[in-house]
Amino acid sequence: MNSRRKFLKNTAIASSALLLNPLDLIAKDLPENNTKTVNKPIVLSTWNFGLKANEEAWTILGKGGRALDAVEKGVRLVENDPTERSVGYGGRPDRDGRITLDACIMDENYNIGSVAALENIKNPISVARAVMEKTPHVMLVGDGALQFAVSQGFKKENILTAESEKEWKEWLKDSKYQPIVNIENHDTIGMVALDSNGNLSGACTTSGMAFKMHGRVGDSPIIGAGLFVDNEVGAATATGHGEEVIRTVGTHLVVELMRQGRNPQQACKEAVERIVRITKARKKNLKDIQVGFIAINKKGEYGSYCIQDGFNFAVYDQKGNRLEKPDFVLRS
Ligand code: SD4
Repeated sequence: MNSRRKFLKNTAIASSALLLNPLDLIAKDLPENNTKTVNKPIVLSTWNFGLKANEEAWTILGKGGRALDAVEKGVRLVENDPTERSVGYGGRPDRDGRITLDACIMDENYNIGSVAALENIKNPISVARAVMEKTPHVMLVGDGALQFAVSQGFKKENILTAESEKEWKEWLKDSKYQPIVNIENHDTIGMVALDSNGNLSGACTTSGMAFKMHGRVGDSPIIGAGLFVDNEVGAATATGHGEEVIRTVGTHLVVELMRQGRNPQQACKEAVERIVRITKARKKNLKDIQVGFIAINKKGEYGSYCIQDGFNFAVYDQKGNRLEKPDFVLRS
């Protein structure tokens, strides 16, 4: 080929490359691009109560339904249960005896919705979804969130049960804020799912740390901290001490690590190790802290890792619904 023809050919290749959508180029670099062996649908959620939440989510996923609907329905079951004392109705109050709820939701199109410090509503996750779908905003807090919820037909009701009130009155005797690691093996419910169309979504909901300061907001309603979904890559959610998860923008970190090629297990481990390093550098006692991540990628692979023993999660896929225990850092 003479040099002029070579030049014209190269120019044509270069200009056709310029016409490509930049997202196509990024997608080619992703480790999950091979979709032949995708394990779907799959749903993953935190703690023991994840088992029943997964069952509920599977009523949608198993029929080919949308991951977004599945995660909302799954975590609602736990919000509605007054015997689950760390989420929704019957959750533990703050130090003033008020239950303030945090929740967020994210779909396959980067749509997000969130509520923080919401009182007197049983299902903050559905209010978060309404924020996502019916407002120009992504987060509403406190009174504003409550006003919006009521305007959308959510019932304003007392969600402090006799048990939670009794426990709070007991706590008032010493009034010491000492978060307990792995409390009762169920805390925040975080759920991530991949549906049969290959789309990811996630939801996260909690009453937060028991006896927190009034107005304290944790990681659970914060996109990128308690929950993050990127439909090109994967999804992750967190439980444990929210302050530490926010400090590292934990679930965004997990998803970005997956984007760089880590599988979900490696990504969760590396994010937990980052928290460990930072905690040590800040001269804080690691034993007082628990953080657990769970994650899935576009292939339907999943993984989890936590700081200390005691955290577990539930996974439901074609092999059925089961509880698994992740590996952890603190060995002594
Ligand atoms: C929070 N991450 O409010 C939540 C609570 C939780 O184990 O998961 N505790 O910080």
